[in-house]
Amino acid sequence: MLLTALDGRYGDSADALRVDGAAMSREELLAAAGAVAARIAGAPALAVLARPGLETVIATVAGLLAGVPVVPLPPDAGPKEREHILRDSGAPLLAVASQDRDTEAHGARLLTVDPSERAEAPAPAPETGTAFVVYTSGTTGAPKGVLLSRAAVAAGLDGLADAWAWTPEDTLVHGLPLFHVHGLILGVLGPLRTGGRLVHTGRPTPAGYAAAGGSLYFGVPTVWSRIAADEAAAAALSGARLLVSGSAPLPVPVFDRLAALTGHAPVERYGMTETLITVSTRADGERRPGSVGLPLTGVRTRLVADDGSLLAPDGETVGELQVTGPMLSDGYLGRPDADAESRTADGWFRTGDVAVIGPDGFHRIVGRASVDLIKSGGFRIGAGEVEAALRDHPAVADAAVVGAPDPDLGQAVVAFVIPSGEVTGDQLTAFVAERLSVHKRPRRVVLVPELPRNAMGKVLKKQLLEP
Ligand code: MLC
Ligand code: AMP
Repeated sequence: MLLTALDGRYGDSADALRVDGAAMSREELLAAAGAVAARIAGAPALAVLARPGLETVIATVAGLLAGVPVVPLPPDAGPKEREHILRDSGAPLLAVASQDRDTEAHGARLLTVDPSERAEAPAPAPETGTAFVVYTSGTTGAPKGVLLSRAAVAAGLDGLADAWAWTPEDTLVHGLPLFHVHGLILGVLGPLRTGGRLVHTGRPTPAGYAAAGGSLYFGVPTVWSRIAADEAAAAALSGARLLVSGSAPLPVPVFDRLAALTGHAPVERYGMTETLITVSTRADGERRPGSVGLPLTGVRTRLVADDGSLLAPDGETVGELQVTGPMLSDGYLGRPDADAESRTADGWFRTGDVAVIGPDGFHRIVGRASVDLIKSGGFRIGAGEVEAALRDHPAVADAAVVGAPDPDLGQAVVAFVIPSGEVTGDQLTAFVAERLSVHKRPRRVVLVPELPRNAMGKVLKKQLLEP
């Protein structure tokens, strides 16, 4: 059983789950999800408009109960991105909260989730098969659907429970978006498997985290950096057990300041949509600034040179990190080309991240192989997708998008645009936000007469990043 805590073995309480202020017990969740499960039985997939609300949790659990793969849809995805996800996943149903019952579903049938509905849960779904199709950006093209099996999700959560000593006594607090691995799979299914309580703060604000009184906190580095800049909020976390950072590199000064203000050196973990979390520092081990720690139980990692040869874990040699383990995804939906590119013949996943492994096994992520994958506020953004959206504008001749270093977001999306007519940066930003998720819009647009290119005509993005 994937969501072990739903059978009552760890007890229950009226506020076992609190999401953006609304609470429900696990028993109520099971009954509300049972009602939705009955309506989706046999569907090939269920898209869920993943607002931070109980409805998203209920719909997700319903998909898992019914054995119907869940496709989280970013609530702010513009029409182009939304249509792509619905079409590509083949989801005929889109679950929404009542506030969204008029939303555009691009041919899917809307299914309104009512948190007060109750029904008997269906017979348990088989433990094999796909749990989620999570859409994520590559360097070019539209986002790809990552197939995460029930077995991978179970193994991934158990690996984290082991590394972080996560138990039914814990109250997890976070306010991360519910359409990604971090917020949804770790942050919602985690407590439903380990048995702990969940407080989702709606948005990941320092004040929300400070007021929640949890034992275990999740955040992306932008969230931790904002908490580290708010002494009162940070001090309120001193009673917690464990602070966990992930989805992007945690800057060492933020690590140090958090440790000083809260009394807790944060745990940092590393993962991907395609692999779930594979490497982490441990609750009972050293938490080293700038390091993501050791492989989780069952995970193996290796460093590989450009020519495919294995590199030494000597603490100095830099190579591509490859991983394998029971939490790896089953590949990309309908994209054997992308599967072939991202997997080695012997079954390892090429992360595209550049890392160093020490003789003590500690991993340090030093960057990404491609400048075209941007991490901004913990969101993964493909430069190619934003460039394509910009090129759709009638007054754009060409565009190049980069991730510029940013103290708050890690990287900020910056677009260099060659205009072919009258247009302003603000108009182009708004144009992108109408098509793609809001966080993909450029923070800055620089209008330029030309772009630096090499002899082959390829844009020299490293040159664009020079101050
Ligand atoms: C944003 N805004 C803009 C803008 N971009 N306005 C103008 N131009 C732009 N380009 C607006 C926002 O809509 C918001 O408005 C306000 O400015 C503040 O925006 P912000 O600075 O982006 O802050 P915020 O919206 O609070 O976002 C920061 C954040 C967010 C940290 C909350 O980035 C976030 O939720 N990140 C989490 C990403 C995540 O979960 N990744 C996990 C991937 S899974 P308004 O009006 O709304 O206030 C994964 C696996 C793993 O990676 O390892 O975990
Ligand atoms: P996503 O698919 O959104 O989960 O993004 C995965 C990418 O996030 C990885 O390939 C890394 O580049 C980055 N990432 C996740 N966690 C960390 C971390 N702790 N340190 C550095 N990079 C990270």
